[in-house]
Amino acid sequence: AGERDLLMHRIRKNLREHDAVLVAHYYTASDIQRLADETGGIVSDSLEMARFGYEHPASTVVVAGVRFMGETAKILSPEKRVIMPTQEATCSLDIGCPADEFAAFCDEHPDRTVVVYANTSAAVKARADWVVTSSIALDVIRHLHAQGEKILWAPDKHLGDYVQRQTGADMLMWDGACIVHEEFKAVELEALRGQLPDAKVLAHPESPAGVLDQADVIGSTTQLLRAVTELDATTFIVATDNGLFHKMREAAPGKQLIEAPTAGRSATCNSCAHCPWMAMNGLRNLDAALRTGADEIHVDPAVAKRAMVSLGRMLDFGR
Ligand code: CIZ
Ligand code: SF4
Repeated sequence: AGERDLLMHRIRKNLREHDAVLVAHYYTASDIQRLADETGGIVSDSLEMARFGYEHPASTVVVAGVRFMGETAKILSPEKRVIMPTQEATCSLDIGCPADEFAAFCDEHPDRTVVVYANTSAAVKARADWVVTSSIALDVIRHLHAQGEKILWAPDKHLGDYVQRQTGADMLMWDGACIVHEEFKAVELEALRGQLPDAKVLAHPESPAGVLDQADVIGSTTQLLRAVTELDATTFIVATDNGLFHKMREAAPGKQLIEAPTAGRSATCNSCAHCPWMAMNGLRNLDAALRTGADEIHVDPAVAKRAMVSLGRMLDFGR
């Protein structure tokens, strides 16, 4: 506790002294979320993180999350300094969608409107017509489908499948997945529901279809957080990263939260419902980033300019 208190104290002080604001994702460690809340930053999903960093007057934005979130913050606020606890924190969706292969895929299908998930590199966003997050994916695709547009979707195939089934849009799919949400298992979930007949199931749409089919609410992190307070139930089975439990407990202290079953329990992974890249964000590297200014995010200005077009469409649409 001694080191923890020291680090938390120094981080608060350095945020103030360096004119910096901390924006943290729901999946980061509870202490990081506490710091963001206490110091006037925000804990949120990737869309709100980017908006908040852009609108906040601080000249430095500290992004606790994964790399694409730091890049998005930088694209929106090129004049600000954007730093991260570690740039090694990436995402299986980003890794699984290299910009050159993706551009070739798009070139093969020039008749399609290119829609990419926020969990992609700046270069992939630069090749896209639209960026979406899980909170507005359905609305954007519905809008494009109503205009008769055919879609090229990347990179999350589970979210893409879900959106396709809901909207009936013509969607050509890239083959990517989130290594955390892909582990949720339908058969085991069914058995757990048998033991907890009153529990409501909340699922993030990066989960496989067999899990989504059993969900009472399917939504983005922010939407699932809202459901815990709004739904008239005391027990919830939650299929998303367990980092979100921190905010869920804060919002609904009396309610019981249970992790949806995953297959990957092993000696090193007791509960696999936690992103290994989000887990790379800690107090030590957050403190070091603030003190040294290392791990600053840079995005090629030409790439950023093109990415801002597809990102801007999302931000305007969400208003
Ligand atoms: O799974 C993720 O990385 C999510 C939910 C990102 C986001 O949009 O906040
Ligand atoms: Fe990527 Fe999944 Fe981790 Fe989110 S939880 S950053 S989608 S690997």
